[in-house]
Amino acid sequence: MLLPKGQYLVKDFIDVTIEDTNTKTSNDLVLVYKDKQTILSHNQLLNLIDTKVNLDMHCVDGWSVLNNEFEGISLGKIINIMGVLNFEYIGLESNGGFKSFIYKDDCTDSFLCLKLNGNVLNKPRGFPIRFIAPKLYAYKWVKYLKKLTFTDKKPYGYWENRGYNARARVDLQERFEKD
Ligand SMILES: Nc1nc2c(c(=O)[nH]1)N[C@H]1C(S)=C(S)[C@@H](COP(=O)(O)O)O[C@H]1N2
Ligand SMILES: [Mo]
Repeated sequence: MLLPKGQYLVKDFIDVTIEDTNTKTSNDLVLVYKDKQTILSHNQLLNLIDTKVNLDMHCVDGWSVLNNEFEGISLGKIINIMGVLNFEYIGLESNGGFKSFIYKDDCTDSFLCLKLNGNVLNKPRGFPIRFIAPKLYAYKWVKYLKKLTFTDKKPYGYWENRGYNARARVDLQERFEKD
């Protein structure tokens, strides 16, 4: 078993959630591109699943949890549904207001996770939807995903605004902005 540089193995996910998750809202996902807004229900999303992959998750603080099966909807499919043509970034926002973003270059293997190890995502892991960017540190894997925005303007990111790397590629150890 090979861990990326600077990472150590943990047996299970360590819950990292900085925002309040008790606010009750719908499980809908809001997609925004320019002046267009599309809303998809959780049932609609479950019917769009096209991706199933075993992945390792690496927290930028150093812990890694290996080989869990994530299932969901490829970003390519979402882009088709939305008719997205041009964008530089995807802004990610959770139900409770946690924010991150990814660069267009990092979106080819990204997806919206709805199931983990064969079951609908549970609350601690981010039900109803968790964003997954396989090659990026876990602060890009936004739980409780509520809103996704395709944009040319660099979005706000909670950790990115606190010195963490805007790109966050694990293989390049992009942990902090100077890396
Ligand atoms: N909504 C939300 N998503 C989040 C976070 C968060 O605080 N809020 N923390 C991130 C960080 S820093 C990590 S390491 C992982 C932890 O995932 P886990 O709680 O499933 O172990 O979630 C990421 N996604
Ligand atoms: Mo993290």
